[in-house]
Amino acid sequence: MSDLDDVVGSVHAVAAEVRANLAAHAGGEGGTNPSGEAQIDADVWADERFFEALSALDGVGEYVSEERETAVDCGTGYAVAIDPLDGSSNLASNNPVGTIVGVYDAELPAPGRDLVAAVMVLYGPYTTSVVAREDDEEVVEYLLDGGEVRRRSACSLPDDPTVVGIAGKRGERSAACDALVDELERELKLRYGGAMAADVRQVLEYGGLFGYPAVEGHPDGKLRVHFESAPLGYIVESLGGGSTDGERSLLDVEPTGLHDRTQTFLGDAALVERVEAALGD
Ligand code: P6P
Repeated sequence: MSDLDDVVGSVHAVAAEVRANLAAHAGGEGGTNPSGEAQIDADVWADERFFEALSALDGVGEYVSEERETAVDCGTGYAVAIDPLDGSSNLASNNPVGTIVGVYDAELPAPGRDLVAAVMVLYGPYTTSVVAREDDEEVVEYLLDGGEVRRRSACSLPDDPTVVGIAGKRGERSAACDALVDELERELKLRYGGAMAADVRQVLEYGGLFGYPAVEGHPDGKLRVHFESAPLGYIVESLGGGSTDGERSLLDVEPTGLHDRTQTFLGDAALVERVEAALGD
């Protein structure tokens, strides 16, 4: 087993435990995360479980979490950046949530070009995990069923886009972004559910575009580079799709802080080009 195998296997093992305990931890309050967002009990509990498992691996040298202010030194090896429970506010309404993991061969902060793997777990009607790795030409989806992990299929992006989900309210995005959203929502079906992992999985299945643009209150958008935008950009670009912050690939965004945010769009390459044409300076 390689270090990457150990990390992916550990994420899958904890994800099975998270799935089994989501209802038990859906209520209750946590504190406030480093991004200033209210935590629920499940955020803190999931982060603890992933930390215990991943920090114990010989191949993990740094644990960085959306739920923790600072990095935790675990010795030598990969830096693991994690959003333990992506979209956790969806739990109250019993809607899908996810876990997003970026595995970096660099100390953080670091750009997505330093990623060697990314994992997107989706706790939906059933639990799946999409894994992109530098040592595997295929992006593979697994079915996590209780303690079992079964390969479901190699992923691919559809040729023709079908869905679009762009966050924010009309009038709180830039005029250029609002105009682009109006255009795309006339061409594509709206799919936006409040958990990035679930919305990106829609794009992987049906083709299209997901985005969280700069909005009033979030001039750099809401999504975090290390835990959300870069790892999912890595997965989508590994499938031949595109990603952008409006001007460049999400993998080229150079964060200076662990919790840096970035405007985020990812999905069909031609649609990403339209985003850059519409929003680029
Ligand atoms: P909003 C979840 O909190 C998250 O970070 C992403 O998973 C999701 O895409 C986005 O924020 C939802 O944000 O402002 O639409 O609730």
